[in-house]
Amino acid sequence: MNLSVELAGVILKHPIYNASGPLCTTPQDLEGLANSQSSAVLTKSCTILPREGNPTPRYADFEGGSINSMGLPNLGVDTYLKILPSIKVPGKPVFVSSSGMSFEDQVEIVTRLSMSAELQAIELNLSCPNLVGKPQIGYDFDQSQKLIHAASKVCKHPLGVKLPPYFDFSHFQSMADILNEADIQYITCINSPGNGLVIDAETETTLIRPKNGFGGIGGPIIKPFGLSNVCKFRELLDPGIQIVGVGGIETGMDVFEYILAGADAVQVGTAYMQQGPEIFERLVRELTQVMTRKGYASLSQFRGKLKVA
Ligand code: RRO
Repeated sequence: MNLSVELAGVILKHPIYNASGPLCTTPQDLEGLANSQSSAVLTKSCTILPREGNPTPRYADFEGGSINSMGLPNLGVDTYLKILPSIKVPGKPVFVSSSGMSFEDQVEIVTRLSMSAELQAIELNLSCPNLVGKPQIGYDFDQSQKLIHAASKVCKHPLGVKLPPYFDFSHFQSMADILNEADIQYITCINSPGNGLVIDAETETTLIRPKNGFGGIGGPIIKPFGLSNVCKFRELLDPGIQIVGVGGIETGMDVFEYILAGADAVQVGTAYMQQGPEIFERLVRELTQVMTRKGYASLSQFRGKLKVA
């Protein structure tokens, strides 16, 4: 069974690694990933300066998923650059997510990351839903175009773009037109659909505190939108732009579905948060079992081959 995949010119042993967000902020988190069966290590989105993030409670599980309003807590780009050598494992690429607080910050972070040879790709986050007073850039097509262009000009590593979910075909087309003109290697979709609200009816209280309880939604409840975004972008993007799928993956069968919809690789967020680094071994085993049962020997035999009923 061959599960290997080339993503942005980098070889992954298999297509499953962590999403930026849960358990990838501290050196301990990143070591946990380095020592796990995750096929890559992706950091929490970093800003120029360290950030505490939003007040707690800012993450909660609920039936069907999770809600978060972390507010970009991270150690700052320079600390990540220092940590990177210590989380290096042979055969396991390290990716860094960047999420500056302004246009200029984003370009500066990509510039600093580009000076390091300790990372293999940069994931430019256009879609944090939880910053008070800051709209998601991914929903502003003009700003997205300008930022992707500016970041790609200074970027010396393969560049990926983390997108928010889109729900209208005209929006998919607008973003795809921008991406097809850009110098990027892959997209990652989807970030948490923003500004959901989950309520504890017993206590008549929101589950989280920031933004009056509004937050990004993760977990199985968002999988249909992760799949639709992967599938639609695969249809609209030039074949040279790869797609990393994320949203609600809990089993090897979920991974199979994302690849069938057109994903080159996948990330795991909420389920990794809930189950820890052991989850990657189970997901690889389950994907292998699904492929064996269906008679597939490699991912390319079914990638993007979704049939319409
Ligand atoms: O830190 C967060 O609140 C956060 C980020 Br940067 C993101 O991109 N997506 C998300 O659900 N939470």
